[in-house]
Amino acid sequence: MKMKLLLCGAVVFAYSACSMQSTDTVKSSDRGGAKIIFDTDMGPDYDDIGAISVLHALADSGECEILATVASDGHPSIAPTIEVFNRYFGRDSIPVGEAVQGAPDFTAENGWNDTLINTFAPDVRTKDYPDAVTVYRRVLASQPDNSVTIVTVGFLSNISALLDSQPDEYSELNGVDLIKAKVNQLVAMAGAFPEGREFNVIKHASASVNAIAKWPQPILFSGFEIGVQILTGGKVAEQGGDNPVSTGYAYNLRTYTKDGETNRNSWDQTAVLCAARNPEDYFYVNGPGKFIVHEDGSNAWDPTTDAGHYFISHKYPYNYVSDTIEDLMLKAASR
Ligand SMILES: [Ca+2]
Repeated sequence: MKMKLLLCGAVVFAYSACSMQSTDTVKSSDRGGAKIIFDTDMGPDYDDIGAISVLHALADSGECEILATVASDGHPSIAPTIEVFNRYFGRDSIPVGEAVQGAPDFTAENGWNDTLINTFAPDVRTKDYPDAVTVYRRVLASQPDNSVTIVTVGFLSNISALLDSQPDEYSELNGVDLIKAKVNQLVAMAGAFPEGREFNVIKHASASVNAIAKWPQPILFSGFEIGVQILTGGKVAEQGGDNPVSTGYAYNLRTYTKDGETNRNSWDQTAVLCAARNPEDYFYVNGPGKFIVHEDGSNAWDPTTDAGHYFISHKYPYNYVSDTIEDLMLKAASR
């Protein structure tokens, strides 16, 4: 069952990095370790396993700091699955948030979330988690100005609710002003370029429309057409071991699809990679332009309007990026 939807058309423009304007907030090479809030649906598809593993591997090498991890899917297994990974990587203290009310609420039919929870940390299932907006507001308020990168690899449900949030005990700023003060960019696995229909955007289309309309800082998009070409996970599954990374990939490669996959597409890992490292080391960065979301969740790209939006397109043979991501996943599975 392919959970991500197809892109229509092809990427037709790819400007060189030196032709761009105002991209300081998109480039991460001089940030010396991005401070990241990771917002994931952690299912139904399992590239989120790869993404949270890459995130922790990059934290291990000092390339990022993980400030918080929140669920954008309301299914009761999602926040606990996130905690399974934080605990495996020795970062139990990272805040975990559950999805806001109204977020999509479903996960994979093969039950991989429950399999990992039952195997590695059954006690997390009964924990109470604060909602994602509370986590966002508390964490953002405590950070230096213009210092936080948010990475979404699922629905924009929490981002939409955060933007609409009001002053509270953590900050006297409303959501838009809090983001404007504390966040330097959003990196989103979302959309298809130059147009199409993509799972993360259409599954909570109203949230996507609201989030994109109100977001006050730059956004870097990794679209469907990027991760679909980057295949990883086979080596991680083969490596084995008593860890949720290898176990998750081995279980899903056996049971998620019926067509005998030996690797999985790597949509979500690309967003993490581009948040922690310079995206131009792996991709062309196109823009600025404007990401247009229609009410039905379909999207298009307008290169004639500067809304502070950028998207990546392929620069290297696909294996170059696959090898980079798989190496990080293997490191994560070897701790
Ligand atoms: Ca995802």
